[in-house]
Amino acid sequence: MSNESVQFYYPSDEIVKNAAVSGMDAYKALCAEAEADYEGFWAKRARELVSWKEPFTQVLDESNAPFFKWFADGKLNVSYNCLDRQVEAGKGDKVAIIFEADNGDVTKVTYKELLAKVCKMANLLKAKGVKKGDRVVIYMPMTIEGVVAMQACARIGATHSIVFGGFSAQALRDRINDAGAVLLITSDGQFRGGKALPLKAIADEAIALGGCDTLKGVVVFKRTGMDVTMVAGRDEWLHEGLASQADTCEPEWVGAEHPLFLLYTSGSTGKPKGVQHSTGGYLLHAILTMKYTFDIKDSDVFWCTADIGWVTGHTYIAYGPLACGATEIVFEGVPTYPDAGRFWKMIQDHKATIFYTAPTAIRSLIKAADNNPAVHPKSYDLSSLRILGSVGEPINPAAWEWYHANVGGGRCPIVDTFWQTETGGHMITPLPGATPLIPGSCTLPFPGIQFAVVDETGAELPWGQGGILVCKKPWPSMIRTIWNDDERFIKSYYPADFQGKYYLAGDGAIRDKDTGYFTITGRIDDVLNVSGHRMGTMEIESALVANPLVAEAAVVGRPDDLTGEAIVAFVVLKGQRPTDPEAVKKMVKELQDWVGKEIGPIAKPKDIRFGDNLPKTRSGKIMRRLLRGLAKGEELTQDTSTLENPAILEQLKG
Ligand code: 6R9
Repeated sequence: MSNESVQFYYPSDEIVKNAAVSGMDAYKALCAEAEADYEGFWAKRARELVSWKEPFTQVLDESNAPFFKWFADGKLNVSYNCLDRQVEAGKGDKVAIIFEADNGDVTKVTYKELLAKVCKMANLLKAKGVKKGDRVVIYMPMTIEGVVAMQACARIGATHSIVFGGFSAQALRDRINDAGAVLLITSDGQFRGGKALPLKAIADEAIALGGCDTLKGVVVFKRTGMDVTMVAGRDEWLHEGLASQADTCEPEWVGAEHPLFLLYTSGSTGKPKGVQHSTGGYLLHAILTMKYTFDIKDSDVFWCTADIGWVTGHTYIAYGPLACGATEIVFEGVPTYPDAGRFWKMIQDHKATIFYTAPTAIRSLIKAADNNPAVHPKSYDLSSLRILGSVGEPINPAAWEWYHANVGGGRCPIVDTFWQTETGGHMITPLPGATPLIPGSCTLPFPGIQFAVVDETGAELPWGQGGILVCKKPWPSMIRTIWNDDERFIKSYYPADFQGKYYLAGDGAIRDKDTGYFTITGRIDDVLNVSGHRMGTMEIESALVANPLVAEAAVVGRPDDLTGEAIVAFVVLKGQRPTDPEAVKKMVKELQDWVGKEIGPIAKPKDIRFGDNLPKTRSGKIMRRLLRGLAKGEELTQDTSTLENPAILEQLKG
């Protein structure tokens, strides 16, 4: 292996010496252990790291592949693992959560206090008639109560489904309906960037849209104090409901395969899919990745900036850190309020040691720091930091270098963690005390995880050749199915092209020809990644054509310096195509707001162009590749001879 041309970043001796996985030989030994006895590798860690009420005797059950089961006859409770066992281990007075509100107010809760809160909420859920296996939708801001609501569901064996607080009434309705939820937990509103934004009003709108027939009640957390309408017999204030509840609650012991949560995510068709996760396997990977990837120690102050509405906020806020008995920061606000130094100030104030954020946030903060030295990380004391992380999209080498030098002071390894809603936890990632780093590469698979780059037939490609990213073996924290849609699960992740052998991640990848390091080259399906948020092009198209003015729409992505990808929509109106610049502007705004209302502000197309038609082949297929070129402003060199109406390309140039 000749690595002379590669510029590696090596961890310091200090980091290596104390790391859970110390040095590359230790990493290789773990991989070899998993290679030699795959089930034994996971079983050993499941026994060591998870507390079981009833131990498992089966490890991996492949009898109904690809519906794999892990540790199926074991019984446990996630909330017990996160809370009770910390208290039992003498950590009751340790701070579990440092909550910083949008306005800067700080609240700390200890493990003992958090356990009491969760028990009270769990008792309230039971009083509301929620039973084991019932679904509860949570539509809440980043607050301690949001985490408590998740843990309370886990405690009584209810399956939660979080809907991101930025999603619209329509999106919320669809998710309540698909999940068949019996209860909705929401709040009056949320604080973001100094503003109070409504949530309860949107929830009311969602229910008024109809189709939430399974829903029996709504519990409302008072966060902003803004005016809300409470529907008698349906709605109840959380603080009132909690007042009479006891602060102890026996955990419901569930089987390892019991669905801990559903989380809806975008796929390549219009309808979001409810990714179903397990209890035992999921928890194991949450803990194991906290230990190996983040090297979590008792003395750490861990901060993951994600929202609980995304999978990152599930595994690395609600569950992983607590299951490790760590102290973590939960942040309500946004990185740019009151100014773009907020993250750095919070790291300084709370002496955060591990910081995990998204490339899109880093890129926007680089821009802000360039314009204003006061919000540059160098203006803050960030010496507490020891490990940095990145997640959600590829991090470009320039942003990586800046993050490394300015936030990490050149001494903190960056773990660029590749994973997905479906994978439950990290899949390809450096380990901080082991892996030499290359900016822009997520490096090597997590120990026990076996990824490959293959061609369309499933044949493995040599290093240096780009192809399709697949996982060769089932792993404990993998998606179990798509809620109510086993067939879609098989089609999406275990397609016949690979004889059902491989899990299809939906991303392209290439392995470096010298090091074998993985670089993710982006989605190979019709899914966009905008600021780390997954958006299906079909989903946005459906929203656009739902507008009475729109006849047809096609949505593609275009590279964007700040958001990674930007959404570009090509629209055919039912009426006259606007040509006057003012009329175009007005129509663009109208459609942007429409999509914002249908899905949520994150789905608003950045650019909308109007044509008399869309470029189609003679058989009527929209030529998306051509649209992608147009979106980027490329000169069209592609063959357009199959195009039905070449004249419309001029209109769509933008
Ligand atoms: C955790 C999360 C998953 C998609 C995934 C890929 C992209 C995530 C990445 C990354 C390159 C990384 N992605 N992490 N691409 N490098 N470190 O983001 O889950 O919201 O389901 O998105 O995000 O395209 O397929 P999710």
